[in-house]
Amino acid sequence: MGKSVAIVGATGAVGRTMAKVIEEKNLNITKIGLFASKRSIGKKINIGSNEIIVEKTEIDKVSKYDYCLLAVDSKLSQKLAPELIKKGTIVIDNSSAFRLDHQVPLVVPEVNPQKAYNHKGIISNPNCSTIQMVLSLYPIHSISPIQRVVVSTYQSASGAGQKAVDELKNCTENVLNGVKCQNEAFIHPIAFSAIPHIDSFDPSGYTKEELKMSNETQKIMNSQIKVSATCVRIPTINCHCESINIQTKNKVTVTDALKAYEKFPSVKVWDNPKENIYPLPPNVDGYDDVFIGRIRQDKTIENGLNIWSVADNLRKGAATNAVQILELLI
Ligand code: 11C
Repeated sequence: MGKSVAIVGATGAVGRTMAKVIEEKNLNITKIGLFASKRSIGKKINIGSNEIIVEKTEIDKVSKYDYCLLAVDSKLSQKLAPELIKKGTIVIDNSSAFRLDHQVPLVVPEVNPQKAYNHKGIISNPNCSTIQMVLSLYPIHSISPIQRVVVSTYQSASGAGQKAVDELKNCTENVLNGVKCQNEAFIHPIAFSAIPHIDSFDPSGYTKEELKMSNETQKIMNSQIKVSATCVRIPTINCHCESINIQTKNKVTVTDALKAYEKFPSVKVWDNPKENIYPLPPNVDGYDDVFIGRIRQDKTIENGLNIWSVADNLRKGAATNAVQILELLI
């Protein structure tokens, strides 16, 4: 029998992408409900040939659905998820609220799909930068266990939501016109800048985004892999980039790495320096795969590789991964 699915936060950047991904995949879903805050009530979103009217998020309405994709902030997830679970709706939560809870599976379907079946009513969808990095690492880890990773991210505005994308566009226009740029979505004006500050600072000096990349990676890969991350916001609209330095237990050559990636369906290699070919945000926008380029040996350590990874953070980094989890359950 077909299942019913609610998307809460349906008018945001991730929620809209979830609706699009559901439309593209031919899942056994008979009913889709779209929910958002009061100010979005009555908005219309097309899914296939159906025009769906956005309703106000109310537990009694959302809990009538078999599954709920939550695309809201952590605070709201913390409130809504337990109430929905109590009423029997299975929740796939995109926020960071429950990701490190031992009772809650944190799933990247290509890496640890079996965890999805062992849920207690809720499954967490990892952070976008983490999903992308885990998929970039996992094929290498399968050849030789990864010991340590040093990663620097170049994260697009859409990771911070639709308002942040609008702010990037307005701010760029203002700066070009010599007008002072107002910033709300970002801590500093984003146009023509690079801001090494995503999410809030932890007392350790790392940002929470950086700690997510470490803690979530360990949980998903079930490994004590050490991750040292620096997360930076740059003025691109969509797709996150990551420069990843990987230290493995045994030597992994570039040829070994290429073979490992070749066998892994969700990772594509675009790597031809002679032709200036490597993944770039505009070329990866709209794709579900993670793209890898600039694969080279790290000459400064014995067993090291450097790679460049680009992925659509709204799709594989959020919506596609969540819908793939749904697909596993359905
Ligand atoms: C960003 N990665 O680009 C963040 C957004 O924990 O799900 C996702 C935050 C999260 O701002």
